[in-house]
Amino acid sequence: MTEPWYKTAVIYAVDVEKFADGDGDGVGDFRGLTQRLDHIAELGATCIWLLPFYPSPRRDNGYDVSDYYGVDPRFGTLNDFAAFVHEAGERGLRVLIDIVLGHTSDTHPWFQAARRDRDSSFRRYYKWSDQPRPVPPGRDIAFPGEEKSAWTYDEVAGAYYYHPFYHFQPDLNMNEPEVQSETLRIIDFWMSFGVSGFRLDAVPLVLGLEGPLDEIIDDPHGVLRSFRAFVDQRRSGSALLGEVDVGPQHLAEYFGDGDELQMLFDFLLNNYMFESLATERSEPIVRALSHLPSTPHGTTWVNFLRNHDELNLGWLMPEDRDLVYEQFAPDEGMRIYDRGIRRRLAPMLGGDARRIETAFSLLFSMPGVPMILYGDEIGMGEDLSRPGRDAVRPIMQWDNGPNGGFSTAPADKCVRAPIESGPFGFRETNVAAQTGVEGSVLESVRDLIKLWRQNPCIGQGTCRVFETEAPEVVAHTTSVQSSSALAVHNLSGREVEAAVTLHELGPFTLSPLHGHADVRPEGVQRHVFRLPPYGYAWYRVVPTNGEET
Ligand code: TEU
Repeated sequence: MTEPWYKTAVIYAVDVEKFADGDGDGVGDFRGLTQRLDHIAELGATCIWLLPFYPSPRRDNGYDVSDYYGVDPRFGTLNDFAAFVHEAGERGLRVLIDIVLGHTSDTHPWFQAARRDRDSSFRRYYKWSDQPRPVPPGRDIAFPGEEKSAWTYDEVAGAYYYHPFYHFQPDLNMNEPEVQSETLRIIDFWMSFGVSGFRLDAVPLVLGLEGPLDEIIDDPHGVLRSFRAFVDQRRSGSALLGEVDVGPQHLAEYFGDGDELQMLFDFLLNNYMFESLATERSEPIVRALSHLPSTPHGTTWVNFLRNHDELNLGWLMPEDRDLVYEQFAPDEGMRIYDRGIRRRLAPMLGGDARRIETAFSLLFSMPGVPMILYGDEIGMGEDLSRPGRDAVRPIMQWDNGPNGGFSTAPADKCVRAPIESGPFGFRETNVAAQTGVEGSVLESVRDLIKLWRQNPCIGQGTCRVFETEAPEVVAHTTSVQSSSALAVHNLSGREVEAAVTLHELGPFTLSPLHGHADVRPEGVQRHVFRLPPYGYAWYRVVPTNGEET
């Protein structure tokens, strides 16, 4: 049986505002993005995840929506959006759009109506209280240091409203049937443009299962199932990707029996991958893999190195987080919210192309499908002069021309000042400079995507982790039916020998697929790999009894 498309997807995350400006006003837009689609297609991605592009005051990068049925006029029109989806489809690229169901902007007409009139039906769309309610233990507000409370008094309403995120994002009451119907209307509207699915923002908070208000909606997973049933019935094969950052014991609940979300971001593995990269030890990754629940039929993890938010290390023990801080965020100003790092991948890895390549290879080897944040495919940096999480959201660097090719507008009109200086500035780090250059981050990522797409057993099926007798080395296989791929990664900057015994696999030989290692068989199942610093290698496991293992 063929797998659904999203189980073999390579997802590329785009912030329209920062990607490419097609009309020269200094703001990225759908025309610009459409003109740059070849870059995404040639990279080998198969699916674009669009960060919110709706009309919005953009006080939270668009996660404060003021109209769910439109396009921010600075990014273009609904026609431009439709043309983009069409052109993406022409290149075999699907489109997932971000949908923010947990809250609106405080400028949204629903909230404006709700605050003005206690008897308005919109009043019930939000969560009100006469007094701020205490935050239950262990359930923090999202942005400590930027917000003090999850309750803000509204003079006009004469009441406090609940907001787990910023005070300008009043929380929607998903317990209200009318809010659920609004959600389906919004989903229906965007599906008519031919999008292949949705990235659902902050799902556990939408359902009340997490967050600073201990009020679970009625039958939360029934509500998720009803959303899923709706998209399935609207167009079968559509996908829901959830931002679900919960403990391993609760993760599987969001897949349901394969009838809730088909894809979940794997935040847990993300934390431990960074602990492994920082400490150059395989053990954290191995531990994370052992904690992950199995995924029901028709569902998958979405793995990532960086996303558009802070690198949230909330799942690590404080002392382990400190180890990551020491390596990747030595200055206090690189840290945020007492739990994370506001940096991009490449600078954290010292701009070392080999190490960045190995990090991507590791990502691609994990069970699930990969997601790449725009700009990481060329090793872009962060701009620490920007406030908060904005540091990790610079404009895309296309070439060494004005504004890095992002826009023809004068630099001071650009939505963000380009990163000018240093190795991550646009003159050094850009798409044009890396295209066709062997060993560049761009060409390495492209090769890895090709490897991943050509070998369906990579990242799929059963994952087995093997002892390596070298704490720096991760060795694991993924297998689909009779076909297996072995990946061996050296996380350290030293040359390392690792002995791996592939028990459980029967007699086999290893056929090299990608990467570099000297391999020496020792007996039937034991192989010794000599890996260069930050080196990795991929093999197809070929059974010697004539059948694939
Ligand atoms: O994030 C929601 C969210 O839960 C994260 O910010 C979370 O606090 C963090 O990842 C820890 O897991 C989404 C968006 O990704 C973010 O940009 C928005 O600011 C936020 O929603 C509010 O809409």
